[in-house]
Amino acid sequence: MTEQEFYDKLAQAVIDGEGEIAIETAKAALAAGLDPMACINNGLTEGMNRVGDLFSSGEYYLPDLIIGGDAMKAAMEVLEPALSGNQEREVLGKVVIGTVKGDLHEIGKTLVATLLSANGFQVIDIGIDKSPADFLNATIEADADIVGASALLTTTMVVQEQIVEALEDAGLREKVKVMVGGAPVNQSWADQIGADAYGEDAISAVDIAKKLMGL
Ligand code: B1M
Repeated sequence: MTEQEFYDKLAQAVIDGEGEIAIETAKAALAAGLDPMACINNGLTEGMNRVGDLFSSGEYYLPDLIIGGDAMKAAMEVLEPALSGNQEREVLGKVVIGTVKGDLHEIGKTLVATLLSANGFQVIDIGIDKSPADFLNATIEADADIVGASALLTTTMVVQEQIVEALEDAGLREKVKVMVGGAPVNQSWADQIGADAYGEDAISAVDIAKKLMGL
């Protein structure tokens, strides 16, 4: 199979919600020496975006979103350990990351967490559907340097603003940097809510986190 055929097969497995095929293709791609990040970006994410488009146009329904998401997650479990393989030993900073309250989308957040961890950050992933208080408590407990909040819905983006406010109210805003991300989020939203940074994707999130640490 060519590189492109691997990507296409991964994308199609997500579009069809075929978890087993996604897993087998991911394993075969790694065995063939493909870059795991390229498999995620050019294969799985392409497929996921297509699922989103089909959902928007009414051709796919909620169960299709669910099985597409599950197929991507299953293949990610194969690919993510390969991403973490080149882990640096020095801890660059501590990051508390989660998906905001009311939002159950976890794949992008987990990918950002994995790449941060693979690039030398200590990552405390608090999961999905987390309130500003959950973010705040985890930040205090971990003595974190950065808080990362993911939101995939236009209706849940507002919780990112509430997280900035919760840090302000706790007197931690000067000490802790805030990075926001997720499909509906952009730089102007980050500016509007007083976040320190916007991460467009998992790779840029790593560069931004390093900049936030002054590296
Ligand atoms: Co939902 N969903 N979903 N969904 N879903 C979207 C987001 C949507 C755009 C689909 C669409 O209509 N085209 C739409 C949102 C519309 C809007 O608000 N603008 C939508 C909707 C409407 C819904 C429901 C309301 C559907 C319903 O019930 N009627 C419902 C809401 C549930 C809830 O959260 N309360 C819902 C449910 C679901 C599932 C649970 C079924 C499933 C998630 C499964 C899971 O995560 N385990 C799901 C899925 C799979 C999607 C799509 C198809 C794919 C999301 C994904 O995983 N992408 C999505 C459409 C799309 O995005 N094309 C859609 C792959 C992932 C790698 O990308 O998450 O964008 P992404 O993350 C990227 C960047 O955004 C960035 O880096 C990541 C890696 O590059 N990033 C960060 C993300 N977080 C970051 C944080 C950072 C920095 C960068 O710093 C902290």
